[in-house]
Amino acid sequence: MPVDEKLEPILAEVLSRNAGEEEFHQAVREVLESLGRVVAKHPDYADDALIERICEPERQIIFRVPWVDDQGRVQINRGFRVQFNSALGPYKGGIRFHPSVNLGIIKFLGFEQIFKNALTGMPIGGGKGGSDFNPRGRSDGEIMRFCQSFMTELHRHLGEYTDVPAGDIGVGGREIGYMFGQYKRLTNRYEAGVLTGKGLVYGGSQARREATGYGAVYFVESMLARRGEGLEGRKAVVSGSGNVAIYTIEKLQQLGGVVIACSDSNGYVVDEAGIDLELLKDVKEVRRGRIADYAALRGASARYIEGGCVWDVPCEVAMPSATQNELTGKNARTLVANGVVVVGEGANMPSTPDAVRIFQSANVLFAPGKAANAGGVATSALEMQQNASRDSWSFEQTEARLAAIMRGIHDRCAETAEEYGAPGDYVLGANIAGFVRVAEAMRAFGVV
Ligand code: NDP
Ligand code: 2IT
Repeated sequence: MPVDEKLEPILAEVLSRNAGEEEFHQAVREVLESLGRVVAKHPDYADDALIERICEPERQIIFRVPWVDDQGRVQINRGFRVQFNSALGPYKGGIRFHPSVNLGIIKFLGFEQIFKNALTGMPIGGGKGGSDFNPRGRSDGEIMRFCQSFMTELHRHLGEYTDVPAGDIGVGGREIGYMFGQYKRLTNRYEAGVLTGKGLVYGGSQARREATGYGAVYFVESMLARRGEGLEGRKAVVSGSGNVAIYTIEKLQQLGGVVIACSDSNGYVVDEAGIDLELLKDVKEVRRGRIADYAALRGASARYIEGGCVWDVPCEVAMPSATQNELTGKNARTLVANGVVVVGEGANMPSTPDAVRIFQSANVLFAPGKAANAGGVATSALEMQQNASRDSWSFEQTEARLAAIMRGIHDRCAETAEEYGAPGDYVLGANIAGFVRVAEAMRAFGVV
């Protein structure tokens, strides 16, 4: 879809002002493509540079992170926090540790987070952070020292009413624990609501670990239900084998799906008997191993394909849950030829624009990440609620809230797409529904 001519100059300005930040350009272009229909219907949304303001982060922090490795050598990484938009609440979004991290990637993630968080209906703004630190192969001690140094700088920018980070690629419960410990020490405050994804004994929420994957599957279930279909007996492929992938697989299995493949950045495993989730959790969460280790331990039903592409495995349900742009136009054509019925993005922007077009024109149900993976941040907001009230809820109660929130997001996206003349277009529905909520709040505040 081309960008509406009224919005062309806004896109041109974003591209030139943020030169070289390809992922950020991609994310902004996709949202602006959807907003043409909004400004056609409600021209006042183009007033007072509202859209231009949404594309410009409120604040961007870049800092040095020095730390000492196990050999006593001083290492230097770069830390980022982009505080993108606080119209709906404190900045909220994860922290990513991966060698590919740069400002453009953090900005794309922060930008997506604004609309995602708005879609949840919870009082949270949008932000994202991270570092080009590579945790692979690092000892516990090195991870701890890195997290402490990272937080030593970042803590002055955070607060339960200001900015509330959580995990993302390379940042899970262990890293959140080290960062929370350092924040508490530096501030001399037990401010539980300053980070989410915490351990259950120190203010974490039940079901936060499971939330992103579970939520993505609930979203897919809702899309299928609208067509009178379900997940029972359907072959599924999930990319990645981290937090989102594991709990996507778990919920797919609970709902009767048969997950036959998953991956990491080195290759993929096909397990015709269905992925053995207990083994996968042991390999990934306990041993911090590779998907090749899973294949080696699993025996005859599993095959490991080094360097292969997981999207070559035929399936009806595809859930990309690794990283941005991992599913290309070529992969989408293969999936369509192999009979894919539904694609639900657990990761952020995993499908390239080409891939999205191919799915949509083949009438494949397509759920964009900013809607489908919103269960993680929504449950983070439930964690903040529990922290604020010094309460903790049961797993069942929390999961029920998550399921209701995901159904709500699904329905809001579907209804918005219909209202704007594009029934079934969840990309358009998510972008418009998220935008309108943020824009209304920003308008109420005047020019700030
Ligand atoms: P994890 O670090 O737990 O797992 C990441 C997985 O993706 C690993 O299997 C990793 O393989 C693979 N991966 C990462 N980078 C690449 C790459 N460049 N190429 C190929 N594979 C890669 O992260 P999460 O599961 O938390 O995050 C996965 C995705 O979900 C991300 O897009 C994240 O932004 C998104 N997300 C996460 C949420 C959360 O609550 N955690 C919430 C919403 C979205 P390897 O080990 O080989 O690197
Ligand atoms: O991309 C995401 O939504 C996340 N990494 C989770 C953010 C959060 O604050 O829970």
